[in-house]
Amino acid sequence: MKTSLISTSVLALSAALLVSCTNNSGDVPPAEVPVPPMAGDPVEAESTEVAEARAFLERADAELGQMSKEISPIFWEQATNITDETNAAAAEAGARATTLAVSLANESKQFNDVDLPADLARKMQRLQSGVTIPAPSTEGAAEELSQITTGLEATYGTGTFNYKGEDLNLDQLSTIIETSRDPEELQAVWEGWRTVSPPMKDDYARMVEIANEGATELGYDNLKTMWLSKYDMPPEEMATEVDRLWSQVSPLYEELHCYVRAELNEEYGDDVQPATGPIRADLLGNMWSQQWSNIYPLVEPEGLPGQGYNLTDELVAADYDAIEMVETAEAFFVSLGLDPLPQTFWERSMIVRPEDREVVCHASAWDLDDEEDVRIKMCTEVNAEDFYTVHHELGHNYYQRAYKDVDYLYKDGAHDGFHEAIGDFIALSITPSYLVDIGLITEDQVPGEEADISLLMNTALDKIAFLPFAITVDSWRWDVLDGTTQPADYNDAWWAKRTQYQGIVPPGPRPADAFDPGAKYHIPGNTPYLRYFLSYIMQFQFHKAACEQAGWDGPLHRCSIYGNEEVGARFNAMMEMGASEPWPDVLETFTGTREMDGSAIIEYFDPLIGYLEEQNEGRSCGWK
Ligand code: X8Z
Ligand code: ZN
Repeated sequence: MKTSLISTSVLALSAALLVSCTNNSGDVPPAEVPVPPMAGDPVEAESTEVAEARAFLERADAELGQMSKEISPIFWEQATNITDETNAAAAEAGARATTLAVSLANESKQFNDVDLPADLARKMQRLQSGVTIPAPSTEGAAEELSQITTGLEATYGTGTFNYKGEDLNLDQLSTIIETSRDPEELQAVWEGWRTVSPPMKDDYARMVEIANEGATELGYDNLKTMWLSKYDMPPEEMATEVDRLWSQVSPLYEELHCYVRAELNEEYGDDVQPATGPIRADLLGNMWSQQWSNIYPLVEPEGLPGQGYNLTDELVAADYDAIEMVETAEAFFVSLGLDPLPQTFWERSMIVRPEDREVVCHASAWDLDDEEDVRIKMCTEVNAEDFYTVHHELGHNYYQRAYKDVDYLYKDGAHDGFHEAIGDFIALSITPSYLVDIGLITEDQVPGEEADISLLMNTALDKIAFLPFAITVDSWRWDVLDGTTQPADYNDAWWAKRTQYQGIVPPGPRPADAFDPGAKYHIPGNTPYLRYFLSYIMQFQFHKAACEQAGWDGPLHRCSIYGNEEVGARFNAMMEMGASEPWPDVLETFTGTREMDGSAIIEYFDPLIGYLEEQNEGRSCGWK
């Protein structure tokens, strides 16, 4: 079982925990009623109900923490060695964890009408909304659910497609999508990967049914509402927040879409990519059209100085291997004054794809003991994309370590978007001058100011193109979870959202049994996706705040906080809070603002916006 409170796996554990319910492991010590705080002033005695709530939460915290430690190694084993046995063990552990988490969540309802101090009320709320895929307490439900979720993940992780006589895995198929410029080949491979997911569809629909029963039992209308209840505000307000943030950034996306479509039309001609309407999904250099920087060479601004270097080429030329990429990312965190990773990280992480077994390659960061045993699991390749991804994953690990001293129920990001934003925020400091500092490029390779548009174009292809993709994934899933979209319409609804938000279409008609959402990890992996949208907004807020703290007064995209221990200390202070306070309070400690806000990302890309508008003059943009 994998999903959880936070990001993938490790967090998943917590999620699982929070998720389920009964069977406390025998070695959990009985909770004691804590002594109220002592101070000079007389302290008002706590009511019996409050004392009971406190005692219950102490027990819940201890049991969930204990369960997390028990099951983490079982999930790790399954994700790094997929076999029938490890799947069975993971399914069994997942059911146990879900059962415990759901049982505690149900038990906590007895305190719903008690007037609790803020800290206890917060923990109750986290307990009740913490399970990502909840099972109802009906006999056998947790087991059935866990079998399904484990099976979905394994089907995705082991998926292959036979292309030109060879069985290719997702990494190999992705490489073709990233590098080929042959539309027939792109279409074949794009469609090929999507043959892994039709077998998932019935299980997925059954999972939705059971998990919705679980959510209803916990007092939510459905699982969508439950997912949206984790943001310290009513779920409908959070949905409005998402719309507000999207409306701040969607005009920039529309300009980028218009420009890229014109360049692709020039490259491929009207028959492959018409000059108007949506873009063909397989032409964008990514299996899911979610980040587009692989087609930078096709859309590079003409007549302007280019970036001057290609990060992938530089990594290869400098003879980097996967380990050195991770060491380089670690060194960034250390330059901010944070501790190096423990030796066990290096001994226990899975950093490259093992050749002798099947693994879940989708990158994730784990925390197996809620203290020091942090690890990453990646099939790292030496290229720019994975250079950024190792920073992303270490961001999770550094966050986990920073909040290791808070109670178990608070061992989490301030919200899930924070967890996703930490490493990406650090990676925004991978500027040309930082690359000089670490010896990857030379001073004379640093592009001058005239190259800003090219640099920003490359970044926008990842950061701006991603925004509507992130909206699409959970907008589709929310409709599935609240019953708006029924199984018969899963695929059509997916493409309706993809076209509505991203302005893309499949390269050809989709087969009747297609289940294209299942070909994206986070659907079979049950990782909520709104977190990434929030992260892509907030990482620019973090970056802007950090650069201001550092006294930077140049353009945001040239700012690097590498080596700045003062910023590091403030940043670590935010991370140490974990989820112990409402996220606006946590955000305020680092950025001075209590709101998520798209204006920092707009400011970052400001010079590019003017360029795109100029280039798009006379074009009819949009795709409706
Ligand atoms: O899944 C991830 C991380 C692990 S939390 C590698 N990301 C999303 C994705 O790959 O779809 C990071 C960016 C978006
Ligand atoms: Zn992540």
